[in-house]
Amino acid sequence: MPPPLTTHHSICRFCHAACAILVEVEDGVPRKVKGDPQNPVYRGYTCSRGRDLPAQHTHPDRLLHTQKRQADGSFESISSEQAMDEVAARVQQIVEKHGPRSVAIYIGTSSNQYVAAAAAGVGWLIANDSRMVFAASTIDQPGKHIANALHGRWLGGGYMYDEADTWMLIGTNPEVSMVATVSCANPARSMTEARKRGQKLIVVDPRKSDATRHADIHLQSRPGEDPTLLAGLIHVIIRDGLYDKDFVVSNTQGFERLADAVLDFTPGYAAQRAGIDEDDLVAAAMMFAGGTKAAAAAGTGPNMSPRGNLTEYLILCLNTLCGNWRREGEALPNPGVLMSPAKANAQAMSPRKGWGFGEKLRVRDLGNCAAGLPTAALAEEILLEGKGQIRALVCIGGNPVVAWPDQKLTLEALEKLELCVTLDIKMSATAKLSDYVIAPKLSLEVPGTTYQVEAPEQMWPGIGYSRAYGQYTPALIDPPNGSDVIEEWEFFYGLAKRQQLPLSLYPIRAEAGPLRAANKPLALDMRTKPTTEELLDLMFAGTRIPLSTLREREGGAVFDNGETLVAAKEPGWDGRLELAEPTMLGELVDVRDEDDKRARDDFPFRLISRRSRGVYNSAGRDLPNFSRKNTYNPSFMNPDDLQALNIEAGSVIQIESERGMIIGIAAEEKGLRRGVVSMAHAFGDAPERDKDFREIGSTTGRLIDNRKEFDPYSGIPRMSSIAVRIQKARDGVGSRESAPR
Ligand SMILES: Nc1nc2c(c(=O)[nH]1)N[C@H]1C(S)=C(S)[C@@H](COP(=O)(O)OP(=O)(O)OC[C@H]3O[C@@H](n4cnc5c(=O)[nH]c(N)nc54)[C@H](O)[C@@H]3O)O[C@H]1N2
Ligand SMILES: Nc1nc2c(c(=O)[nH]1)N[C@H]1C(S)=C(S)[C@@H](COP(=O)(O)OP(=O)(O)OC[C@H]3O[C@@H](n4cnc5c(=O)[nH]c(N)nc54)[C@H](O)[C@@H]3O)O[C@H]1N2
Ligand code: SF4
Ligand SMILES: [Mo]
Repeated sequence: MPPPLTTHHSICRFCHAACAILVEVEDGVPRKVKGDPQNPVYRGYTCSRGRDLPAQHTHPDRLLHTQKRQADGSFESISSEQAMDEVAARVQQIVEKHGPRSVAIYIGTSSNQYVAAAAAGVGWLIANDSRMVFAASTIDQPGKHIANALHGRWLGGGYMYDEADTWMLIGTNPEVSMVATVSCANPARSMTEARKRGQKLIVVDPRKSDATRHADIHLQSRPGEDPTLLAGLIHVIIRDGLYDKDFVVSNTQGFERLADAVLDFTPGYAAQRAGIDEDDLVAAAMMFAGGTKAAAAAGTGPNMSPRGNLTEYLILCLNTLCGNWRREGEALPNPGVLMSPAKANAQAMSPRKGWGFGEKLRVRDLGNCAAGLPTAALAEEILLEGKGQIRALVCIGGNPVVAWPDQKLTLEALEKLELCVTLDIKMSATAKLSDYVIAPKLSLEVPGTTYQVEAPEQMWPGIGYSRAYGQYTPALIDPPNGSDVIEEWEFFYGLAKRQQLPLSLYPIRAEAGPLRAANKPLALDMRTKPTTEELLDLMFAGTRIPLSTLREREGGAVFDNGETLVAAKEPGWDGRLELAEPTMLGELVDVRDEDDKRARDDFPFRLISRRSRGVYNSAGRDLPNFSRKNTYNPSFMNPDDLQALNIEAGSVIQIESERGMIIGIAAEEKGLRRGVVSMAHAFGDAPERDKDFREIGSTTGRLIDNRKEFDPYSGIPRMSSIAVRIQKARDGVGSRESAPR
């Protein structure tokens, strides 16, 4: 008799979107994943990656045992217990000899889906008395955190996409990226439904992205000109008196100075610089200001181009000028599920520091900022000898070799480390350079929640679920027979125990303030090892909906019980949103002055980043649904540009910046602005594998120079809108015989 096939509710944890799924399990092995049609929020949605979860779990390249690098560079399996013994002993030695600061952790993207992973990693580091916590957030959209600090925060929250009548997306493509400013539960459907409702949408993007299909106005601007374009929009809105005067008078400060600062950014000037039509810019300003429930939100595009802080700051100013914040008496669409009960007031929390507090780095005068320590400076912290040098690094679900900017520097740094430990499901480009690769459990083997999607609305408009939705899933299956895999938190617990240190889980998104559950360190029992379920109980104590209720509601549910309204401003409250933060307005003056320096004859193209369907940064390239079609990252260009360069689609090209060169395969994209090359990041590998570019693609991070042009607070370098030149590959370049330099 064949083993019975059973179907279970669960949560997809391949990306951050946490789709509700049904998993068919046969004899303890996942066979099929599909969307849950009964789910009230996701309504049956999954993407190709989610449907490939069974293949991911049973993939032949999945690590089932911890790997230890041998003297000759090869790897051998060792037990996880032995790995923890050895890593704990080596960390102990390094700390004793060089001090706690010599040990750092890097929290990558694939740790977010595991509630306790980063929390335990941070806890372990702090137990070692080090504060060297680096995360992908400072090479992602650090400007969001910094601008939020400098502008202040509206405690009534912003509007959600699903209820809005007007929205503006600046360099973000939700349909592919699933970013949460458009509900991450099937954004394509949300956008189609919003359009049917009559929502007005403005998209700012150098290419006709999927989002522009839904747009009323597409400003197809030059990459890197978002601050100019936004200043132009603000100029029009102030000039024509389209802003919300009552809101501005009651809740802001600095209006006059902002008005002065954008005076030079006339629509004519801004449009000319951004390479768009002046009438379109004015129409966009009028449409946006005409919304009653509206918001503007940016993604990685403008944040990776220079001056992401300023871009995000101007977006907040734009939202505030138009009064795009939830007012007294309006209902909160999501009062929280796995968070403490929401408390919202129609009042502004005053600005706080965006930088200049906490840990200092030794390089380039960088230090901690509202988005954390600058990850783009970590390589130099490893390379710079002397007191405080970082000698040991633990990477949790990240892939520095292909994801960090400036690959050359990254490789030098990883080579220099005395100890590199990576927690990864496979031998990634980074794992291959590590001393130990810890093999973790995969998502269906551990319990989980939808917690990571929930975010207090006070952070940014559109973030989180637009209903009080939550789901919990137990572990559905055991790891494969004969494997030795552990959860990320168990690794850190194991290290702490061997080092005889107490371990606490640290909240990793403390900036979310008092709303976030588990906002204080949670001490773990070091005598009796807790289970993951016990950790969840600890982390979700005191949430609006008890975890126990979620455990009973298999498949997730919406928990609207009564309305939570935004309360009035508290008597005597004097917090105000800042419209004229001096550093930001100073940068705007610099933007005006840098106008003439834009043109670069020797590097005439601009390389911009984009997300690719079917993968999640460097993860998923080896899954059947993706690799059936394509395994590399094409170099998309406008057909006219290709023709002008005498390059045919499909031919091998060289893309060269001042910092480095990569091989690309040219592809046509009619909707791309001329002069722009668009490529996904986190493909490829270290240079030794360049000859395999047809199979693995190329790492755009190699074109980035961390030290040449960077944000002085978050350290993020120019990662989009990179000046490059394009030519047909020289003879031999890209052939299997000759790897490029
Ligand atoms: N399928 C898939 N989903 C993902 C990921 C993935 O790799 N694949 N990665 C995940 C991660 S880590 C993140 S942070 C999110 C990011 O999510 P998003 O920020 O939505 O990322 P993209 O989809 O790349 O959209 C960025 C857009 O910005 C445009 N752009 C580039 N440069 C500029 C510029 O200077 N100005 C303007 N205005 N636009 C510009 C690009 O053309 C692109 O359409 O996606 C997440 N989701
Ligand atoms: N040029 C350029 N560079 C960029 C960007 C860009 O747009 N352009 N985007 C930036 C952004 S937004 C980000 S967030 C960073 C991403 O930077 P990273 O987070 O460092 O890179 P990822 O590729 O997401 O790394 C994920 C790793 O986790 C592993 N993994 C997958 N599942 C699991 C799991 O269940 N457990 C564990 N332990 N590991 C797992 C994968 O195999 C992979 O090696 O890259 C940044 N770099
Ligand atoms: S969107 Fe993300 S969470 Fe949803 S099925 Fe795809 S990979 Fe899974
Ligand atoms: Mo990201």
